[in-house]
Amino acid sequence: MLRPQDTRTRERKSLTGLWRLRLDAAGAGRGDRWFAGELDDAVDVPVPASYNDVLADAAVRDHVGDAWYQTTVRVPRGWAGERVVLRFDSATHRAVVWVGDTQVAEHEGGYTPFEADVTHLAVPGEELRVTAVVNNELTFETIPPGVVEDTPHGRRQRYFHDFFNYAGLHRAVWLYATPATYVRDVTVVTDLDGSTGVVRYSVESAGDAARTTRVTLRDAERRVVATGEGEQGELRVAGAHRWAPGDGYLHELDVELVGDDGATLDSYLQTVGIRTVEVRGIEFLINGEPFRFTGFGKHEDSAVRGKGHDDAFLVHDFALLDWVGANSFRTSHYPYADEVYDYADRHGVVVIDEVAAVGQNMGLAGGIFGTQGYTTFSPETVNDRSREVHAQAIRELVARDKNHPSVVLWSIANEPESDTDAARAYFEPLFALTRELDPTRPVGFVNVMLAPHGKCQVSELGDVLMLNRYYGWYVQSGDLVAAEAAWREELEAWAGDGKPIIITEYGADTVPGLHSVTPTPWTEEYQVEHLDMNHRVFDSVDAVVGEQVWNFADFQTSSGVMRVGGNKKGVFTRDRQPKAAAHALRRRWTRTS
Ligand code: GCB
Repeated sequence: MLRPQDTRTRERKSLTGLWRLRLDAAGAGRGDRWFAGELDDAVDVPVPASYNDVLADAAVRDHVGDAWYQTTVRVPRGWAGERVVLRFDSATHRAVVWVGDTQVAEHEGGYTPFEADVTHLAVPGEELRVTAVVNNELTFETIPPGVVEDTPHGRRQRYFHDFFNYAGLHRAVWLYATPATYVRDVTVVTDLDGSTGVVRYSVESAGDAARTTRVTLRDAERRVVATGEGEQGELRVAGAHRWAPGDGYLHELDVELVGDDGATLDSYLQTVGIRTVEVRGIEFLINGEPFRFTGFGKHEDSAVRGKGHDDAFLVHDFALLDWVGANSFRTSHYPYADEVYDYADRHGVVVIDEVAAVGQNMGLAGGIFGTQGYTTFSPETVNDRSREVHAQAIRELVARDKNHPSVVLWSIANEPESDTDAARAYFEPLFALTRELDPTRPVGFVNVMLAPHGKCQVSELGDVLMLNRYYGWYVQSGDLVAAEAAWREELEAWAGDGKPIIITEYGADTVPGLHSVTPTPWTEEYQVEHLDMNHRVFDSVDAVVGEQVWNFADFQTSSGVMRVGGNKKGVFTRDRQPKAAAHALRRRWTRTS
């Protein structure tokens, strides 16, 4: 499924703006056919945004169940004879969509796009009524998992991950037109042969018209550097300017379908960053050179918008990554908006791309130790059906992000239970699937402290080791001397596995403005000392090729006695002001020697 574009043959119309919203806690709307007319008792809400925080109402914030969205869009006059498609960049966590009274789409999973061919319903110049029922319930058979509990006070959503269950239309919605014969998918894989860049492409097209596929590769200065014909092929670029960390140099592949009369039937533009990724021994190589990750686990999270994509925060967050000297981030704990990867591509920022499998661990309660009262893997909890949903989420992630040069590593889960036979049996096929879908990128998962070296049964399936560790925070709290010794001992054991290690989380909750001269958790000084302690450990272990602090910024969580206005492990506050740790990291990550 390709992104909507404006090209010589394609046009798109954004449906962002104010939509009508009606919550349906009782679940009456589907039976009562709310899609069949204008929504009654609806209020205005912005798209993209989570609905939870935009209205000052606890019932909206804590809503469990269906939320009905509606808007109208006028089909552009000029689209007669075109193929018309309605696309949602995401709907969290699932949706059913109607155009007029006709159901056109249904999708499971809150962080990947879906679309419907609505040509038969779209009359150029006329309006379409678009209704989407977006449901936010999490069960053991969803990614991420959760449990809806019936209580005397109503239904309550419980979940096992440490970020707020924001819901709604978080990303753009599009109506777009392509010709009836069109490019359906493009895959590019790049390689290097000495200083020659190699671009292998493959194009899928659909439609009735006779056609040949033609591709033209241009460099960033718009010079043609290679051309090809046929649905698959290899292009070679002598002396190619590579994509590299810090140098987001992009080529552009113009994919054209050409009719028998020589006219262009369809044209799609695919950006291409020529680079290689490889794991060799304990090294993580980009373009054959050892790469060391610096940066953060992030969240799509900001005040009022919740998880709604926002271009101002997009640009600002990348500006802060640059300021602090970060060269990478992980899309913890779900695939982010397409715009984020485009921006990372263009700015040479490296991405670890994670599927929304977080919370599959009943030994953890919202990121911290504590038992949830369930067995993680069982027929009643995370089961075969969950794994199929998980597999589908991986398929959609790879299909969406396969062409981004910034994406160098797939993360197929965050902190699942991984020290049991059941975990091993669950994950083995998912690793195999990811490698089959994309043999060009390494695959890993993020290991939790509950499954340390020697106990974890899943780590050996990965190409890299990704470790989240909270020595000096959740264990040895406040005792950085003991924390350092314990952490070094564990890390040295992992180093013996001979794989590159990326520390994907380490950090301490910190209240901005709280200070102390002695090591006191929650103070700005403690966050700095805690990071320093970690860095001493990392710098003494050769296999460590990356450090990503938890978290880039403070973020919202569910309510609980361990969270004060959310998770405060941000190096920046939720409104992106630096804590002392941001300055300390900047000194470490921007020093030149
Ligand atoms: C973790 C989780 C992350 C939490 C974090 C914490 O291990 O991966 O989602 O937010 O710990 O702060 O507890």
